[in-house]
Amino acid sequence: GHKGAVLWFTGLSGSGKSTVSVELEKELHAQGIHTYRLDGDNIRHGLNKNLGFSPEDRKENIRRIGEVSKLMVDAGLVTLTAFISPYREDRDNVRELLGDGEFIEVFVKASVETCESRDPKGLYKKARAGEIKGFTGIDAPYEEPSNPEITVETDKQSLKESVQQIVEYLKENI
Ligand code: GGZ
Repeated sequence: GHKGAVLWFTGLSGSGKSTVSVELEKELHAQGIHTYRLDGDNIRHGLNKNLGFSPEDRKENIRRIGEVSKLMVDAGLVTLTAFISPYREDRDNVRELLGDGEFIEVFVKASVETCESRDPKGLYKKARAGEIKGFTGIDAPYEEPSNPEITVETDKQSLKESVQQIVEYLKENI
């Protein structure tokens, strides 16, 4: 049997965090693995609805998600989180919170150019027009992971390949 762990997806808006995590979750379910996915829909509209996108609020957003993830890992779930989590320090704090091997950082890598060309919600366009201030990758920073357990390159790999790569990692490590 497996024990709990968190797959911490990090990357730009439009990099594919949600897409990859949703598809991976299907695969894990098919293998009988119990999962829970945390994303903007169930966190930023609930627990964290008092938080915006200032550096301080992003920090607090990630801190709370880290604490919730810890509870879920304690409950034995493979937890998938899909947040930009732009600051290395904030991600490292979550890593510290969890036990050895329980924090699996998944860097969903795609260039700003690629993400901007996808622009599924038209947010890059708004950011370029100055209608959204402090948009990650445009006028707010994204600090790439220095030593992620997994990197998937969504502008080079297919969705299937990215999912398979993570599945293989999990087979060997949890
Ligand atoms: C970045 C923003 C912003 C700003 C709203 N910067 O593509 P999306 O829409 O669905 O993903 C983005 C999401 C980011 O929320 P997170 O909780 O993942 O961010 S963080 O980890 O930095 O706290 C985007 C939308 O919210 N969004 N304003 N200014 N993304």
